[in-house]
Amino acid sequence: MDAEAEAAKEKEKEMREWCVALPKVELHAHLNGSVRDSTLLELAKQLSDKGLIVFEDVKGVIMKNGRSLQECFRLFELYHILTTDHDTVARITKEVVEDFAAENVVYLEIRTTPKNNEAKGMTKRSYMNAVIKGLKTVEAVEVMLFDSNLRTDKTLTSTPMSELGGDTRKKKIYVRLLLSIDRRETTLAALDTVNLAMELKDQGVIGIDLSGNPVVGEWETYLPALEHAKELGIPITIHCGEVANRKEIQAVLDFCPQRLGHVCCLNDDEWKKLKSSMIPVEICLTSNVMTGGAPSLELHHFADLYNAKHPVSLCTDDSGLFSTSLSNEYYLVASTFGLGKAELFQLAQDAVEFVFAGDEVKKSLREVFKRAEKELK
Ligand code: 6MZ
Repeated sequence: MDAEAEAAKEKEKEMREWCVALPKVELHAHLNGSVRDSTLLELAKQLSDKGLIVFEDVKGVIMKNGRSLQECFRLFELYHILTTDHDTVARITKEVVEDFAAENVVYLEIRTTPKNNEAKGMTKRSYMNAVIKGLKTVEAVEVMLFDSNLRTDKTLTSTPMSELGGDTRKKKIYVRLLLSIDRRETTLAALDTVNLAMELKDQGVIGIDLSGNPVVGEWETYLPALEHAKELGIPITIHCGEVANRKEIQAVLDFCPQRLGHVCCLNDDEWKKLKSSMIPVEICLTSNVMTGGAPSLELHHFADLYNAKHPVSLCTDDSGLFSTSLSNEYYLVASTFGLGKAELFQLAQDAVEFVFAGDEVKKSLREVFKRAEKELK
């Protein structure tokens, strides 16, 4: 390797490490899309030993790189076969939190679709109990799940960044849950999910998401549940424009949720409307490029929104499925769009203002960034 290539490699390594050290806020992470490959393979092996699947076939699918949007949704069906029992749901939740905390995510909103599964004796409620149980079993880091944590928590704000980034036992992470309505669901099932969110609001559940295969279902089916959530004062985020469904994109923008995910396939009028709305956008670079929502990293709409000073927050979407991490998404923004450390820091810090958690959490997070600024900017 010549000296120039060597220097470039060193620079990349230094920048990647900096992106890991940066405190980060993750607002768009689907639980089942964020499962480690190693865990999926282990689960697949167990099912294969029971003769329920053919391990080699499943391994090929899990380890494949590059997937179309429709392949992703077929893969989720496989993931759900592997993960949908109470113990496994608790396990993957624990691991996902540990993985985000390990790369200095200080606030994490995990979204997941509560599932009924009669064969496993699972109801939406028992599924969520398993998720919450998983959060409570995290040992590697301290999980701040309830607002009651706040009264006693002086640690997150008083721990120096060097320690937040170093000894994992000292790490703290705020975790909140969003309940996803799957586009395959009926109006009644979607209403059940909203009511469950309300029931679990003291257990870390703070919002509603609409997601699922964007070519399936009709906006009118979910609207009553979303309206209900709005009436109850539950914050809402909606997957918008993963495909060019003009009617639905208009309806979503008119609905005015607290946040939007993706916003890939908007036309000029919709862009104007989005920008004047100032609704924060959860940007998922790798996901959008892999599934074809954006033609390339260079041509991703992040640049347009960022230059227009539209509120945006970098997110992973499905870190397991797309083999990415939040630190990697920050690195991609630096390497693709030329943002420097000060700009990346600002981007990470700005995301604090878009969290669904209340003012006390925001206040703590602002402190975390204030402390980190001295070391990282
Ligand atoms: C839309 C997505 C998604 O809920 O089982 N999901 N929905 N667009 C995407 N972009 C690629 N990625 C994930 O996590 C998996 C579920 O999240 C939604 C899908 O409904 C998927 O089944 P949970 O934890």
